[in-house]
Formats: sequence, structure tokens, C-alpha cells
Amino acid sequence: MSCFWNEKEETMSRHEMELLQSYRLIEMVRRIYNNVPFYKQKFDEAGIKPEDIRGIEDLSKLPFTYKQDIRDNYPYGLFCAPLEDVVRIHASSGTTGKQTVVGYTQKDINDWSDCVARALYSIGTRKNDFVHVSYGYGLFTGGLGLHYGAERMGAITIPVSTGNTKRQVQIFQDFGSSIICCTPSYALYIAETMEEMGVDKSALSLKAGFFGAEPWTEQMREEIERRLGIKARDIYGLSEISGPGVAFECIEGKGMHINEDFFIPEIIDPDTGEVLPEGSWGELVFTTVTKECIPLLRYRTRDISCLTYEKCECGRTLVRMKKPSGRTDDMLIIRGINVFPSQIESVLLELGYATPYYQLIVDRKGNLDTLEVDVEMTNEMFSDEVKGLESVEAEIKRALDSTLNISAKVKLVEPKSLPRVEGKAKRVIDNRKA
Ligand code: DLL
Repeated sequence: MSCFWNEKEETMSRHEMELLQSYRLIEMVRRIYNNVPFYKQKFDEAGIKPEDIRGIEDLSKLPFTYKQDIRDNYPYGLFCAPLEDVVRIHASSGTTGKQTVVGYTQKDINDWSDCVARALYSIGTRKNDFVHVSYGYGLFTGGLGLHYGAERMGAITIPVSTGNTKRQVQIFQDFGSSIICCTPSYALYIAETMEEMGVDKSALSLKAGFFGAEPWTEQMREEIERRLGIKARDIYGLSEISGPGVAFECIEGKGMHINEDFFIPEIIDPDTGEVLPEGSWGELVFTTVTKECIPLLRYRTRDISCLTYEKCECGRTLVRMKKPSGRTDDMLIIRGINVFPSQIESVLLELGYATPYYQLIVDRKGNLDTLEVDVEMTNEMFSDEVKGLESVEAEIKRALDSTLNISAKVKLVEPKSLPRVEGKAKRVIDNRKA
């Protein structure tokens, strides 16, 4: 029995893959130029015509696209397909309050589902498996992304979503979950809950899991594997490019195969934009070549990674990326939710707590990320009654929760107590890296 979901695409020779990518790129560039005024203007300004792109060798002639471009065209300005063909919208955090909105046609959903199906298949998921999806369902792409991929390959999909951890364990026991998909930190929290409940992992049917949406280490992999008794594999993606399944680890677990017949990767120097040779660490950039609703040219992910075209034992010829080692911007990922310090700042400013001094302290307690927001009081606030201060803390906490969907501990601190620096303020103390 084949161990590939799309054997032809997953095992193409380099030459065949480059031909396919080139063919798709040429077609997509033409479509984007004719349908998205933003890109037409970029091409015109750079003096490029769609005919100048004759294959992937011309990729570097194309302009970059940034998260800010999606925000500037909020919500649907970069859509390349008519709204009547759009069947789904997802969104993720932007650099300020506005979300980065993406859309999908039915074909986009089918392609994305194939990407996820390839991933699930590669770790041994088959039709009789129960795929337990504990990523959040909603505008975030995690839940529905894994869900449609699992259904696409005919597995039995359990849409549990996040939260109610004891119930997650109960479902493992009663429904026979065999593949678990969630953030790596949530996997460890589930493991801890399982241990507290006295549930024996060997009595469960769990055999493998896909973990992603946030950075995680080899040590976490070992811990998840040991405590849940499974093979833990990495899955990468971002909503702008589709969602989970842009890249995935096969059972070998040695780097993530990029679904490069859909997304052409490049590694560039984040400062100069220059394309770097195979094996160099730099910023990962993707050009989508099949997307209908929101195709993107040379999208700057801000994730730092490295590519290898070396042969993988699994037989897939799809290029592999290494686990992202960090980001070129200050985006934090807290319990799988993306948040920029500037978003927290704008919540504080909107509430009228206009002191420019605040600090974010990120930590990991047990297996879960925690966020503390220290806000420096003005002298007037400081002289207020203590009860007043408590209600201010509660108000900030509520606002962060409702606008950014993050739960934080808020602490008002005395005037002039946060460090003053010359140069860039150090807004974030991330103790998770310690
Ligand atoms: O996190 C999509 C996803 C869902 C991926 C479920 C995997 C599993 P966004 O919310 O748009 O999309 O966040 C994308 O998250 O640019 C990376 O910085 C980070 N990220 C995603 N997967 C990984 C991973 C989803 N496996 C941003 N390792 C990306 C490290 C990851 N970072």
C-alpha cells in the first residue's frame, strides 16, 4: 500500500517539480496582474510585465508582499477572485488592532485539505483512524484546517476544539482517538491532566500527533512522546499562505516537507532581500502558485528557517525546512495566539492609560505560557485609592481578553519603576527561552 496521499506530486523529480512550479507561476502572475490593482501597481512601479516571468528562474524579479500590505488592503482588497466564488474567511492578528483577513474559494479549500491530508497520511493516519482535533475552531486556521484535511483523507474526525481538558481525556478513552492535533504546549497540558486523572496512556489508542502553530523544541518532543506514548511530529503553516500544512514532518521527523507544488519557498537575507543558497538560515518567503482567492507573491513570513533538498528516507522529494528558529519581528506566540507588543500598547492607549511605559513578561508555568502585563501608573493614578487601581487592572485585563483574545495577568506598577533605556525599549522579557 502506498504511503503517500498524492504520490505523484510528493515524489516528483526536481526537474518535474520545477516545470510544474514554473507553469503554475506564469499562470498565476498573469491572473494576479489582471485582477488585483495593488499588484498591478507594484508591477508597473517596478517596470515588470507578466510576460517577464517565464519560469521560477524569474521569481526574484517579483516584488515582496508584507503582512502590512494585507492590512492596508483590509479586508478584501487583495482578493483575486470574485466574492461570489469565495466560500470561507479566516483571519489572524495584524501588527495593530486589525486582523489579517484571508479568503478561500472551494478549490483553495480542496488544495489546502490535500496539503493537510498529505501530512496526516505521512504519519500513518488511515481511514479507520480517529483524528482528535484540539486546535481552536474559528477564525484561527488550526481547527478547521486539520478538520478538513482529516475528512479529505476519509479518517474519522473528532472536532473537539480547545479547552475542557478533562473532557479531552475522556474522549480519548471513550471514542478511541488515535491521532491528536493541538499546540505542543496544550499536548503537555493534556498529558499532565491525564496523569492527574490517573489515566494510563497504554490503555489508550493514541499513536501519533501533529503539533504546531508555535515554536517547540526537541526536548518538548521527547516529553510529549514519552508522556502520551505517541510519535510527535511538527506541522507548520500560516493563515496568509493557507493555514496548517504548508509544511509537515513525515514519520522520519527530520525537517518539514514543504508542499512546494502549491507554495514555492525561498530563503532570503531579511535585511537586503537577497536570495540565499541552500543550507543558509534566513527569512522564509513563500509564493503561492495555485491559490485563487488570495494568491501572494514572495510573502515575507518573518520566520527564520533553512531549506534542504537532500533526499529523505521516506521517499518524498519535497524540499524540507528546519524548525523555525525565531522571527525577524517582535511577534509573540502565547498559547498558540499571535500577539504583537504594539497591539497591547494600542489597547492600553485606547483605554486612556497613556503612559508609554509597559513591559510584557512571558513565562511558562507547568506547560502553559503565561503573560503578565506590567503597566506603569501616572502620578495621578498612583495617588488614587487602592480599590480604584484594582478595577483599572481588571478593566485592562478584560480589554486584552476581548480585543486580543489573550488572558493576561495585569499589574499596575509605581511611577518611574520600569527601566528607562536609551535606544529601543525592551518591552518583552521572554523567560520561556531561558
Ligand atoms: O499558526 C497555522 C497553524 C495552525 C500551523 C495549526 C500549525 C498548526 P497563524 O496563526 O497565521 O497560523 O500563525 C503563523 O505561527 O508564521 C510561525 O511564526 C508560527 N508557527 C506556525 N507553525 C509553527 C511551527 C498558524 N510548527 C505563525 N513551529 C508562523 C514554529 C510555527 N512556529
